Amino acid sequence: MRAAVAAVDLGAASGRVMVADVSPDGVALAEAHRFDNGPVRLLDTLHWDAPRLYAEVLTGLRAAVARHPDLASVGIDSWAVDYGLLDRDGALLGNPVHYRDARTDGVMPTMVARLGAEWLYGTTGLQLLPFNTLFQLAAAADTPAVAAAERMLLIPDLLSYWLTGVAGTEVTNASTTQLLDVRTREWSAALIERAGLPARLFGELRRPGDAAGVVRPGLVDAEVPVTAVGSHDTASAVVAVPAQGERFAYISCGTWSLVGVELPEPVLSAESREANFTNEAGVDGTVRYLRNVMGLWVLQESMRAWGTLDLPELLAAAAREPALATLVDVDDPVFLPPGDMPARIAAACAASGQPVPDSPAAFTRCIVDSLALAHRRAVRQASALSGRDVDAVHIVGGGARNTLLCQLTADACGLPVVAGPVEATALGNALVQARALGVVRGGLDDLRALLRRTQELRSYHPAAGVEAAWRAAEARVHPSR
Ligand code: LFR
Repeated sequence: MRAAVAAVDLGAASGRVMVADVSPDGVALAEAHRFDNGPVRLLDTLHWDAPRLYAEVLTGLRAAVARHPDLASVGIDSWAVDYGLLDRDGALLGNPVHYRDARTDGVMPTMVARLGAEWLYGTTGLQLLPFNTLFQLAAAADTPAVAAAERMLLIPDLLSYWLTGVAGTEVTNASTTQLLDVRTREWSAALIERAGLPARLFGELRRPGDAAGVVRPGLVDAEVPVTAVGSHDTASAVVAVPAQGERFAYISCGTWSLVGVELPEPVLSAESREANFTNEAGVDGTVRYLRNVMGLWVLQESMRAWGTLDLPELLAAAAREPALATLVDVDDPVFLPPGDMPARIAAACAASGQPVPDSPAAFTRCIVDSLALAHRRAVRQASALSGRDVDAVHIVGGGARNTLLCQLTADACGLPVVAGPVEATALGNALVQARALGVVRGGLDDLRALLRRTQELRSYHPAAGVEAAWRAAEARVHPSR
């Protein structure tokens, strides 16, 4: 048995519609459509262009159906936390706001003080990020849009609603809102009430694999069902980590680096809260115990400032720069918003008494070294806080192509790194659909075994004798540890 399914995967920088040909023997991916994504500033607010994203998704689905008239299903994933509000007629109340918009400035501390940090972590298990949906909705609570809203839909659910006319909320992405109860995986009515948010916004939840409607007639030349997948891109990416057994850490590496381990139960200790680790919902009831590391965003945004587009050339030049010469804490919130990134890095270097990088290559080396160092820290903390031993680090997503980052991550962690698949998110999305169709069977172990048989992976081994240098580097950036 085999089937072709479409995986729609929207990232902060680009989106793609992939067709996966899945059988019990393996999975082959082909790109049907790829397009740029990015914020649009309207007056003072940073938005996503949701109608354009929908149009691009349709273009991709039409291309997919043209090649596979028997397309068996489509699944959608995207970045987390952002949402559209629908009024009582189902109309969109304004374009969704981008999580890097400044409207949440200062909201998180006020809200956390009101709710209590311990109670909030004990209820949701989530790391504090200023853009969590809880804080975005709190920032918007007094707007006419919220007053008129009947339903909040996260980005993949919004696109799915436009395709099918059926509204639903997929649970892995709902877990990133900081409004879900970490134990029951249902909306936390107590939290929603204490946060002063309207309970009507939070509708019925779906699980990955659930049917989510059928693409409306006339949109594409076939009757294609929509299947709920791990609609949080990171949840789909973790499905496609080609690990064997459980002693692994993963880094889903793209705009963000999501660094952690997979667990059967959440970790809700005070130490975990203080280290700002999150317990997001994974596919098949797993827990994605991880922390957000600022990721390749820092490099992408620097390249935007330089007007440089040739990443391979820049990384080759960075590889020739001296190692660990300048380091920054990439997780400093100062690097979160869009804007002049090299200037912020230069300011951080100057403030810490380090030489300021003097070329794009030197800046890039600083960023990649600093990112590898942040990977080391998060991998070690995830392992220590969860008690899960880690023998290997899997890097999936676009960052798996970055050979310099993969090697430096192996060196920094003192562990072998397995890099790939690059298209982990689309693969995880497709496999969950294929399983719902009965084309493949089993648990995450079986899906991963299928990927190990068919995907190209590359191994990196830590260089000998570098631990002392990385330990010293960590002490420079985080002197208290
Ligand atoms: C990665 C990701 C992260 C989430 C961030 C913002 O693409 O989904 O998991 O924290 O984007 O939504």
